[in-house]
Amino acid sequence: MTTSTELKPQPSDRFTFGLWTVGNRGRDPFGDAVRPPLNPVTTVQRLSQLGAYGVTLHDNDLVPIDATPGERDRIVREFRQALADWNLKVPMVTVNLFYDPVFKDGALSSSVRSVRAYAVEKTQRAMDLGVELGAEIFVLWGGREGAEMDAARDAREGLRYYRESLNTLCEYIVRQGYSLKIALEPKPNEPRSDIYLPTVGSMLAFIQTLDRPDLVGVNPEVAHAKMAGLNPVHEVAQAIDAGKLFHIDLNDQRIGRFDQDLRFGSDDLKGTFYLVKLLEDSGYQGPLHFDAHAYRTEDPEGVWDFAAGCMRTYLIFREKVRRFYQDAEIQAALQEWQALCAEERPIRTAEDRQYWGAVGYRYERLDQLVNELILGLR
Ligand code: GCO
Ligand code: MN
Ligand code: MN
Repeated sequence: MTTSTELKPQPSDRFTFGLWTVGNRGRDPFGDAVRPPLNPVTTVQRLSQLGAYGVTLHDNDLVPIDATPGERDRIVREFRQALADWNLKVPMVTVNLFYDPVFKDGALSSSVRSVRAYAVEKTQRAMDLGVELGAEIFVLWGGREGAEMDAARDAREGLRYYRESLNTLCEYIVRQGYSLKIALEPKPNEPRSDIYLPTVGSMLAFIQTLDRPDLVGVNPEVAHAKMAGLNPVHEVAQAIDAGKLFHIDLNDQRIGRFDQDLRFGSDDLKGTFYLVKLLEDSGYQGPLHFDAHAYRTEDPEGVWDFAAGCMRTYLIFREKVRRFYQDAEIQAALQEWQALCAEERPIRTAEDRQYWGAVGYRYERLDQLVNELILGLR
């Protein structure tokens, strides 16, 4: 049995939550808020008490879009005090380029010069805020960078503007001497019918066309990969392979649904196990960021059940990964498979080909063993 202290989150586990995640009020397209607003200072306190490492935010999760400079400074000062009091970090900051009606046809990729310029400038202010809070990662999720129809803006034009805006932002980072890296977050749709650069693969190809590809990586999200009908584990693996996993959004999602942002591991236990295994095997050292929210059924206390659940599930699976490597039967099955892979039997004759065609990989046995491990029977 795993002792409960091993499953108690510690700051060294690097768990982080967005202000907008635990602060989600349960609004959906068909229904109003069910929970009162959550104060950022209270969020810092509660997350710290639960053992989280940090908190993340969009500019406007903390500072209202119309705040005066004086209000902004007061809010940031109080927030920084809370961070210091509760020893919580802000490893990542992002910008809200989707909520205000001004962004209805895009922000960094908008065809409207004034909107594009405003989006770049708003992002720069959010970068300033991030640096002030100690962030080293800047996430960009282009929820409005897309279209419902293609008769006006050609998608190539959208990509060109997106690229120009990102080049300007990288230049800003360099000019300011910021040690900030950008992590682009792909999503196939919602709120737009189609969002440009819908997958990790498309983002990686696009990054190579930027002036400073070294400053830009990806922030894959489990739910977004599933919305695209993809395997999130393979999406994240490709990001790691490219040296571009700068950040990650952990949550869950049922395939084929609207963006659900469910509690980590709440839908797909097996997929979650393999994701944790991949992150642990790869030695990923970045924040483990939960971008999810509590069910709409929850009251304010239920939100903390949700947050604790995300972290506990990660720790349970981390322990399961350890057992995967200690389990004699699983390891023996793996060794047999490795021996098969290494077998010296070049394919020169029809007989050799038949041999390799007839050989059994024994994946049924191995998969069942892993299922039993996940189910708690090993
Ligand atoms: C979504 C997105 C957002 C972004 C966040 C960061 O649910 O579609 O994941 O939550 O991650 O806005 O910009
Ligand atoms: Mn996200
Ligand atoms: Mn999402």
